[in-house]
Amino acid sequence: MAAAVVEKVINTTMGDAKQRQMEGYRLEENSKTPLTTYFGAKVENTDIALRAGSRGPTVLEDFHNREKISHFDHERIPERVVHARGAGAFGEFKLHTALTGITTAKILTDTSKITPAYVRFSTVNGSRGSADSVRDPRGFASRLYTEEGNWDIVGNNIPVFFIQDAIKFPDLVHAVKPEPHNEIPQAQTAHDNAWDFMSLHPQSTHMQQWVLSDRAIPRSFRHMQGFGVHTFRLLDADGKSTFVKFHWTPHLGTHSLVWDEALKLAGQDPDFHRRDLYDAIEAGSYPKWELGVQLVKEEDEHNFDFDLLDSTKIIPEDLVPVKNIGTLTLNRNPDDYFTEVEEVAFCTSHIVPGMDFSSDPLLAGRNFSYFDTQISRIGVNFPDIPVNKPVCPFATNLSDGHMQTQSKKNRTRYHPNRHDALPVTAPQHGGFRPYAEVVNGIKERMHGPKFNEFINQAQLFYNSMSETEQQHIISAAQFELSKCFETQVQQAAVERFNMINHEFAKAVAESLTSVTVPAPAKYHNQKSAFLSQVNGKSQTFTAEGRKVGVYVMEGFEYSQIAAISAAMQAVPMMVKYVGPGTGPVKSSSGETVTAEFTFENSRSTYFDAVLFVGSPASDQSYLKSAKNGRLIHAAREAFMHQKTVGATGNMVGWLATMCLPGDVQVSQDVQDQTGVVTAVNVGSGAQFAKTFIDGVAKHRVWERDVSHIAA
Ligand code: HDE
Repeated sequence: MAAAVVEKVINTTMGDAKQRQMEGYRLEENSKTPLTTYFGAKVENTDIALRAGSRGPTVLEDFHNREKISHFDHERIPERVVHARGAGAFGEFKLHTALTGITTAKILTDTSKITPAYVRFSTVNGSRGSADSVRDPRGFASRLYTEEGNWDIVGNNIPVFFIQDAIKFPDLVHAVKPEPHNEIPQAQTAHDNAWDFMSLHPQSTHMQQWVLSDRAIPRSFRHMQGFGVHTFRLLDADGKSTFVKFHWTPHLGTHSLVWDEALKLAGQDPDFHRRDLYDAIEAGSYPKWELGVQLVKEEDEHNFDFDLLDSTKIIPEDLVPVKNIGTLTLNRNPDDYFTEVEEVAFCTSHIVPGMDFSSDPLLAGRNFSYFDTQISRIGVNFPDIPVNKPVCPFATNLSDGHMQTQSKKNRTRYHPNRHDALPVTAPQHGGFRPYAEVVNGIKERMHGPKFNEFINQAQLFYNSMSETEQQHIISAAQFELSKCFETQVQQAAVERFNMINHEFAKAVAESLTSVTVPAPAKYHNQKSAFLSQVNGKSQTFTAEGRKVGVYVMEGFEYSQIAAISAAMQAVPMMVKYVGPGTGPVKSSSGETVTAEFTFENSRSTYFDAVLFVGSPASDQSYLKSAKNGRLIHAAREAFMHQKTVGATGNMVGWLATMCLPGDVQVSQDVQDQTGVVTAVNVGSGAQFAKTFIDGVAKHRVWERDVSHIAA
């Protein structure tokens, strides 16, 4: 075979194949490496430009100065037109349940392999420097570097989309992005254009519900589901097709922030989600997801009251269960954000033999769009960037182009050629074969008739929410529309809400003085058992991976926290000490703990739960120091955000009198007072630890009445 562009083959049975491949591209500079120009000349001085006399003009001949500034001038590439802000991580995927007989794709049939993986999580609307905690869908773009090529599932944390046809995407994005005249507001849909668009597009009704719900303010990337959204096809050896939807389900459960917390975090820690992912991986608390499939036989395609090709509809799990088939683990942070996150280039068109697309018109447009956008964002040779390279052998006749870095020795870059170089592969030997779909129809601008039903699943979603979640949707809608200034837009949105639920529409209308309440519409009362984050059937509640802020001051009593902290770490949870300053905080008996945060530089919003540790009872000065506004606010705020709040020793009295008067009784023993866990005497700590950890595992104390607490 003629010399071809064949990548060095790496053992694809190994999950770390991607990492080993990327080693070849890492520049290991260290403190001993001399600073040079880009062309290798050692540099004598990089602090003062060459000048004609110490007070004279700077001279042009200083190539180091010119190179330094010029390269800097060109450091940026265009940010993604959507999903500009994101964070990524590497990991591995292991199939545990083979889809034998359904697909020939090895990634879905061979349980012996560990496949390298990569995921980039993102917000959609905001620019690259915007905040993480905004109300927005989240991108969940996953890539499996399979032995048959890269497979990208470019999904979201919401299983449906605003529109049905890709031709509407530029309209949608122009509407939801900041308004064009003043570029306000950043990273959110709380403005006239966004709601105008949604009101004029009934197809967005279902997705609107998801975006108003807590799904759009996830607790972290680790607590999000991912959905492929579209229906794809799996193909068996005979080319027979089964429809499939892909789901990623987090082992830690699907959990969210509350809105007040999300708003505050946008300022207090704009990197909240990015930091959470990075810290969890660095701490060895690797997030995991199950890959699930919903399979629908070809002959059952029309058995539903919605169209499988319509991306504004889910297949309710009540109708078609999700079958989990493999586990994704993210276990390595990137070394270099730019080359490994900014330059990662996903394409929905990257699928592998044994699968194919359905005729979803949204997917068809995406299959064009992603490839196209990478060309303007990165360049036509974007697949050569290490994070984008497959780990399996690859060889193409594609040639040249901007920033081509490989010297290809293949002299016959065409097919066929006299050397029979780069031969094609028959499907029975692994060549990609598309589904032999029978297509016949009139060329027209039409969708199937079921595409015209927009309300059923929006109602299903709202009906399936717990009371708390419905209240959150109402509050979110009130907030969003209060930021719209045109009555026409508010009125149209309320009329749409009224098609979902009358009480919902009424509550929103009542918060907007110029809007009238429409007459009730027709409602079905159906629910899905799987959609609620509070009582959904496939939901998981665990304290694992949760972050607890433990507040201590000089002179705290070590025995009050030692066993409790050890029990939390054993879960494993992340125990973060908060003190008056960063660094060691000494206990009354001489032990120290290390405060990573201070009362001033952190907020309760950073943590899933807070715990206030007391001093020996005789130490009155400790309680004096606890009369600290930040400390008191942390307790009240965590309580208001319905988190587990704990106090031990003399801090129980402090909590009861200074922070939550009327909500907490002081008691010697362990008490759980609607998620406020206290004990003046923790004893061995075992019972306190269990009660506190169980509380954290519940995620939030929804039954707590917080109406009397100011944020
Ligand atoms: Fe995207 N989308 N999208 N999208 N999308 C992009 O591709 C597009 C859609 C999603 O982390 C862009 O590389 C069209 C649905 C994610 O790098 C662009 C349509 C879903 C990411 C693009 C959609 C997504 C993108 C911008 C309508 C969920 C981030 C930069 C047909 C299933 C990927 C880029 C990453 C990014 C186009 C709709 C998810 C412009 C035309 C539906 C997670 O190509």
